[in-house]
Amino acid sequence: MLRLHTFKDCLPGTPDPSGFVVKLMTVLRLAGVGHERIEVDNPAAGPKGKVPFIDDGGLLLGDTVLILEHLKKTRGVDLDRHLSPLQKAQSHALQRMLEERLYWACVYSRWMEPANAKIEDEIFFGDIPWPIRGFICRQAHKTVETALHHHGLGRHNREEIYAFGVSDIEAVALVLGDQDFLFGNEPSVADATAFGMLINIVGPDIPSPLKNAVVGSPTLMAYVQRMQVLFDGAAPRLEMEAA
Ligand SMILES: N[C@@H](CCC(=O)N[C@@H](CS)C(=O)NCC(=O)O)C(=O)O
Repeated sequence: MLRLHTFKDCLPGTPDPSGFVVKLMTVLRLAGVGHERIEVDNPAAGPKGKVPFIDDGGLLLGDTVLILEHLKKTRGVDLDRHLSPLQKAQSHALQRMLEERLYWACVYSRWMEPANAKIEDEIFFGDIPWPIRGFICRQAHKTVETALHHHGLGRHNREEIYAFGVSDIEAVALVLGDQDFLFGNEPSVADATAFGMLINIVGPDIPSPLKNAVVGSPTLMAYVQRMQVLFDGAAPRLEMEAA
């Protein structure tokens, strides 16, 4: 059975602290692909040093895009079957916006805001004894700060970063409009991606201007709730939480 490696289910309000993990869990659930969830402490265990990653009969694969390609080839999983070529291109553009910029604005809100960073420390490192915990937390903060700097977003000031993130959120709301899902009546991979990112912004008790932007949009709140119902309703087949 497919083994899905994720973070620990440790952040109330979201199925996983990673939007990428929630994206993949959503696709697996909607497509009815049985899997076992394995919770890891350290994403470095994965082939790309990140979560999610899968182990499919010994084949280790990282990155949601590559994993979805693999699922399409091996199991015929294709949530985008109903999309036209133009919609597929639009879905591609939307997903890269969500994953390559809004995601990083969310990372900033979690790790670079001192009050929120304390929540992250507790969630991820709360079971590490002092004084090692202090060292690990400082290292983690430094790593995230460096990653944000190399990405480029971290070179902007707080207001600019949130303005960029909020503009991404507003773009999703506009594309959605009065549809149930981003491309009509049926959910697609873009919805799994949007849900993963938005539930991680709005679900946990972590304040930020990004959260205010989602909460302030009835369209997006209804959408996230709609996706949440689908996610909860599509109970994973043979899924087991790792002890
Ligand atoms: N492009 C990757 C992104 C995955 C990703 O960024 N995962 C983050 C968690 S949200 C991670 O594992 N970060 C740990 C690290 O960079 O060390 C995908 O689509 O799976």
